[in-house]
Amino acid sequence: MSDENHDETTPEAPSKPGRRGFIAKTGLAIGGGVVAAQMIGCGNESPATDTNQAATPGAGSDETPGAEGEGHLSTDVEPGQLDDYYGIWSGGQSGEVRILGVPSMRELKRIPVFNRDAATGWGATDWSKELLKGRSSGDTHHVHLSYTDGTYDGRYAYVNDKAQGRLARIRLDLMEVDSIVDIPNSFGTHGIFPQRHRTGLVFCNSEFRAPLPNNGTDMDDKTKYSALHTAIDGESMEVKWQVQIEGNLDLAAADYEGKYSFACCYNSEGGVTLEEMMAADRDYLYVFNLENIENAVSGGNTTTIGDSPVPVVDARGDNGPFVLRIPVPKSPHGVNISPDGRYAICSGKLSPTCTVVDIQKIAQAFAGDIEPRDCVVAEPEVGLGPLHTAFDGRGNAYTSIFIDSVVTKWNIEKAIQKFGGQDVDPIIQKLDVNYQIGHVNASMSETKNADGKWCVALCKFSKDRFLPVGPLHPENDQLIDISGERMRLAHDGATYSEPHDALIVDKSLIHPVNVDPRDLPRYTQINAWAEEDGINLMQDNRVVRKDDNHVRVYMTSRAPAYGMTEFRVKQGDIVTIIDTNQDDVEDLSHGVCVTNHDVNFGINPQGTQSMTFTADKVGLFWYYCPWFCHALHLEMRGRMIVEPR
Ligand code: CUK
Ligand code: CUA
Repeated sequence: MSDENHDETTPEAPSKPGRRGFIAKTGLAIGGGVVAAQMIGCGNESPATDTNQAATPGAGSDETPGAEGEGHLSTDVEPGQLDDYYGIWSGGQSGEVRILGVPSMRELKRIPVFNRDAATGWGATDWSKELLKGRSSGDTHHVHLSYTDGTYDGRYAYVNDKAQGRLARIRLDLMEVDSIVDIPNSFGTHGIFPQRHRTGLVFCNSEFRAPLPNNGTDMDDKTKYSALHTAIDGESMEVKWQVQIEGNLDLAAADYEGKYSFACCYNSEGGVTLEEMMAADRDYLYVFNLENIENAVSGGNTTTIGDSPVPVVDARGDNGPFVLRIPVPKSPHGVNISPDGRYAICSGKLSPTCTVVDIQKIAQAFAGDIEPRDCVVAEPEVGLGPLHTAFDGRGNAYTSIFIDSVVTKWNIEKAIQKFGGQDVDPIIQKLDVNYQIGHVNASMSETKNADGKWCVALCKFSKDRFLPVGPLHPENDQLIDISGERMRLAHDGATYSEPHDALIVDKSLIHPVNVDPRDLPRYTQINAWAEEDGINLMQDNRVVRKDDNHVRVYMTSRAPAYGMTEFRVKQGDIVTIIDTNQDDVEDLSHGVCVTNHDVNFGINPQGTQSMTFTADKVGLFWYYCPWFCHALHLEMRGRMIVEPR
């Protein structure tokens, strides 16, 4: 690798401010006062412990370039060669999901989810608009894939919308959204996680507490505020049940056996101001007992909230049978399960530790045989501001450390031995990352087949790492080679704001198709129209007037021409264009752009899409194909003639 990379990971002499020192100080300046560097990035309720901690000299800089046992994988993917992994990135406030190739870090695709996308027409085509219910923004933090037997089954990806309390599902063969569900009474849906033994429930945590039902009563009585842990069927996308609970729920996890789901809970004080949220020095890892919850649901031992019919188990104040509260240091954020299924590891943004919970002890704690805290088997010191943990499948953990801007590699068994009183050091290495890391994840880390090759550090600040592009900088998603004993920074990856989390998935587990299947949800409507109008979508080109104001325009596309090169409507008509791409050639997309009407959508090979608009201006308007499909692509066009009424 280049010397530049080595420079970046070389320990800095205390006398030299360097880039990292600059960042720590900047963080303090932005945070200001009581609220320190933690506030500038991940976690919106992070308070200060000791502002001096943020500038701890030499924190984490024990990296020795070229040390024995350093990883040696190459990020080079020659032209024409394919990557080994799919990278599946959330897109943060862009509302989308992105697909990258790993290790090249080439961006392969953007999947619009909660956002409006002009290229594909997502958010403008009839069906996507219906799915989004007219909304055009969202905030995707956590993307996870469906599982079977502890590893990815290649069927679905699930992604949260923190902004509007939704869960979306992406079909992985198509890499397009096929379902979006609104989660009742949930505000700030943040952590999500699917079950891992089979495609079962997807757990969703609501981060923001509110008086429930949120109908104007009890708004000033914060003792009435609560949050929800929601279970959605990953197959039918039905909301199955919710657990009502007092604390703010952050990240989510599921075990490998289908017994438990997990949520980090901060603000167990139930405060609504920063000071109130910081009063206690402990918070909790919540463990949900799925069998007990489902028994309560099937036995009708539930309530409902407001207009929602979803059964709700009220577990406020309960310590079993539904929820076990394991005390952990203040303000835990991330929780991750080790690939052997044995440990749940959570980290508190305000404590320099990770808490290791032995999942096998949880049953005893639910039975009351041991105290909840007795499930904790280790609490190694990993650095300032630990957030998330990834795994290499060789017994090591990699924790992202926000304030120190490092990834800490540590050994789980040694941490347990140390907690038991033995004189061992579980910390293996701290690697500088640039800068202020949020999530960390490793190849196949969230499956039983974690392979310990690549790790990605999603850094919130890139500062000076790329060509300047104005005040809004890219993020820096750094690729780290973890194949050796020592981590090695391998690549700086600029990304547009702001992926929160990413998965690195073995490419053999995902099986994309080349043409649109015809069994997608949007065909329910499209096929009904075609049947009503006697249309064969694959070959007919016809204008069907439905009434005085409604017109359906059925067209086909085959490179380099539309099946219909002229149609007439009347001013004020509501026009639905239904276009079918007859081509079945790999990579041959067409589209329809109606000039001066804000109409623009794409159609995959063998697919049909529809979009509806009002022809409100009299005149001649060309429509054309915006996707470069043929040498005569520019000639692929037609005339919409809007006649006066
Ligand atoms: S995250 Cu969503 S606020 Cu650590 Cu997964 Cu930062
Ligand atoms: Cu079809 Cu360009």
